[in-house]
Amino acid sequence: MSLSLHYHPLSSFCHKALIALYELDVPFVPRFLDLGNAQRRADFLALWPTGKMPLLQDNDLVIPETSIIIEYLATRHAAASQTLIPAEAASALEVRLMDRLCDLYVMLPMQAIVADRLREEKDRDPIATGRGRDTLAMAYGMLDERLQGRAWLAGDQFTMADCAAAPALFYASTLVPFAANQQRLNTYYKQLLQRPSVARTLDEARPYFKFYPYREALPAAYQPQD
Ligand SMILES: N[C@@H](CCC(=O)N[C@@H](CS)C(=O)NCC(=O)O)C(=O)O
Repeated sequence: MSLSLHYHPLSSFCHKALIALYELDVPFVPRFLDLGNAQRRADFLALWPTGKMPLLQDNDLVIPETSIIIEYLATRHAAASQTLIPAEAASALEVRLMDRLCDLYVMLPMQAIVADRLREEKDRDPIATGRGRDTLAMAYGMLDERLQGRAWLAGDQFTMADCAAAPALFYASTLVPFAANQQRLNTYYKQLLQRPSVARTLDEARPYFKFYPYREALPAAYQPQD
């Protein structure tokens, strides 16, 4: 098989790529990435110097960055009937915009807050995490607005924007809950969790949720049992 994905089952950006692979029904070889292993980290950095996962490999071709990975999969490996990026230009632009908003204003502040919690108490930065929480609250309001009249985040179809939104909202909502009056966002999130590609990705992550520092705030169905 030509395609493989370097990934970790707990990583939110890896979830984004996995959801796309499952949506498009593209076969791939999963390559578990343990960056705590010095040799594996060195090998991975030689492949892609940022050290960021996931990383897609198509034979000798290295494809980094989740949005690029999804565009690559959608254009090179998906059946013509399945796409996560609409052909029509204005619709495609909206998908890319919502994808960017989810990555930059939900995924990144969420990552920074989680990373802060993993530090020793003396090294934590409450001002930075407070700003991150404010950014999450701002982004929720923006997403709730954009969802008006839409079945999915960028329109009527499930797209790359939803691949980005699912893991971003899954972890971010453990840090800052959605407001009760953000009805569109609350409904959309429930719908995301029921999407088979999202449910499968989260199901595969189950054995690792016990390592998530805010595990007590995960949805009841994903609370670690041990
Ligand atoms: N912009 C990148 C972000 C990827 C990213 O931040 N991945 C995290 C895991 S969720 C990572 O590799 N962290 C390991 C590290 O920074 O050492 C993308 O879209 O692929």
